[in-house]
This record gives sequence, C-alpha cells and structure tokens, in this order.
Amino acid sequence: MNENTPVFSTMFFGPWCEELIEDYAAIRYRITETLFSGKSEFQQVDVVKSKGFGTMLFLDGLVMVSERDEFIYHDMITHVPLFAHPDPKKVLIIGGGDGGTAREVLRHQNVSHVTMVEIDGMVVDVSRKFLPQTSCELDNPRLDLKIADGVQFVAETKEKFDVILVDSTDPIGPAAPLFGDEFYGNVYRILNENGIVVSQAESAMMQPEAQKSIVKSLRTHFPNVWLYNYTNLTYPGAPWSFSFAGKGDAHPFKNFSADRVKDSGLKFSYYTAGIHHATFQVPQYQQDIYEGTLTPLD
Ligand code: AG3
Repeated sequence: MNENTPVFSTMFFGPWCEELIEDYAAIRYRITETLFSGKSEFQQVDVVKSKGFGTMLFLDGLVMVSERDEFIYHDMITHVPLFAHPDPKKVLIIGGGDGGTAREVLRHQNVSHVTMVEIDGMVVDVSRKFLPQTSCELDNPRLDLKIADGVQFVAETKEKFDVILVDSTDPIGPAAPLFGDEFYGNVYRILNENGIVVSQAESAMMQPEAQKSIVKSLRTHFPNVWLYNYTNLTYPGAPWSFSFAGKGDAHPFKNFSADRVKDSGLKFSYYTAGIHHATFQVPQYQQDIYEGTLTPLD
C-alpha cells in the first residue's frame, strides 16, 4: 500500500454525483438523469433524478432537497415553531425557494398570511418544474412570494411577523449574511411580541463554527436561544440543527400542548408531539460547544 492505493473502490460504475464534506469525505448518489444544470446570478443549480432518493436539488454542490426525505426537514422547520407559538397569524420565510417550508406553513389554517423572500428566481423556477412535491403550494393565495434579497427585506420592511423561518443553504455564497449579527438585529425588530425565529443552523459535528456564529448572533439580540436537532438521510454530519429564539414569552414548550397538535387535525410523517419535546434535548458534545450560551430547558 502506498498513498495512491485506493482503500475502497466502488463496485457500481455509471453516473454519480456527490456532496463533498470539505476535502475529506463525500456522499455519492447514483444519478439516472440530469434534469437541469445551470448557473444563476447567485449559485450553481442542479436537479437530478437519483436512484434511491427521487428527484434531488443541489445548490453549489450541496444537497438541499431529496424527494425521499424532504418531509423531515420541512416538518421540523415549520411545525415546531408554529405549535410553540400561541397564535401564529403572520409568517415570514427567508429563502425556501423549493417551496417545501411554505407548503407546510400553509397547512396551518390559523396562519392568515405568509410572505416568502427568496433571492434566487432560478431555484423557484426549477422547483416549480421538477419538484412539484415541494413547490405545490407556491401559488396559494395566502402566500406572497417575492424574488428579492432577504437581508435587504428584513432591513427595510415596516411589517411585523409572529414567526420567521430562515430556510437557507450553508453559510457560503448568498446565504452567508443570514448567519450574521446584523441580520438577526433586523429579525428582532420585525418580530411581534412573543414572536419566534427558527433558522437552519447546520451540524454541530460538521460545521461547529457556523452553528456557533448563528447562536452568537442570536444571543446578541434575543434573551433566550435554544437549538433543536433532527436527522435526515441526505445532509452530511449526523444530527443537523435548527436554532429557536424569540421575544418575550417565546419558549419551546410553555405555550405548547399535545392537544393542540391533535386538535389541528393535521397528519405528519415525521413530527409528533413527543418529538416536539425530544428534539430540544441536545447531546453533551453539542452542549459543550455552546456552554453558557444556550438557555437551559425548564
Ligand atoms: N436547506 C438546506 C439545509 C442545509 C443543507 N446543507 C448541506 N447539504 N450541506 C434546505 C432547503 C429546503 N427547503
């Protein structure tokens, strides 16, 4: 064996695509068809049909959506804050161009108005065309879809929201400012009293720095910050996280009850009232990373 000897060689030849984990690992997917490949003003956009995961959307080489497991992410970014808030009426989604988050938010009949601000029109266009499973509610009359810069939107808008969901890609390229201090200052300003903000917060195992930076930025403005975890099949790095913060009385459980979930009549494939509680229990290594900065659960 020398340094050029492969330690593992794949038995299956043919087209594959892969998400690289920096320069030390990769996750590969068998492709049966490339449906779209293009460069937008902001990023590389690829849509492929894969063998085991259905249609998949990649942005800058990172998996955003697979038909097979997108329900996990979209349940968790949406139903956790919407059932934690006592009466969410106005919801803002930053990013989320594939439409999966909007689809789940719009299932809540008490939500009267959803504003979604996606920077990249190409993501919306390819999702409408190739991912009807996630984009199916993008023409819902309760949704106001703007193709615009979310950072600028939160800096300028006079509107206020009960729940803000930051459905972003990793903190490279157009999503980088969505992890920063200034952005969260504006998010704080445009949240109603007792409002909640939930953000895509990366993986403590794979991107501890990015996760730390979100928690730090949130802590500058919000009195209480929690993380909650989920695991899907396609994001590399075992548990991935969402951050949860809010104004006033906002809390993961204080306004939550299993009866509210039951009474909503909604059926979920991942989210349950039990998961709502369990998801906020973060492992010790993750608590150590944020020692003293996360709000303890009581
Ligand atoms: N948002 C992206 C989550 C992060 C994925 N990162 C990665 N694969 N390295 C998903 C958008 C779904 N609406």
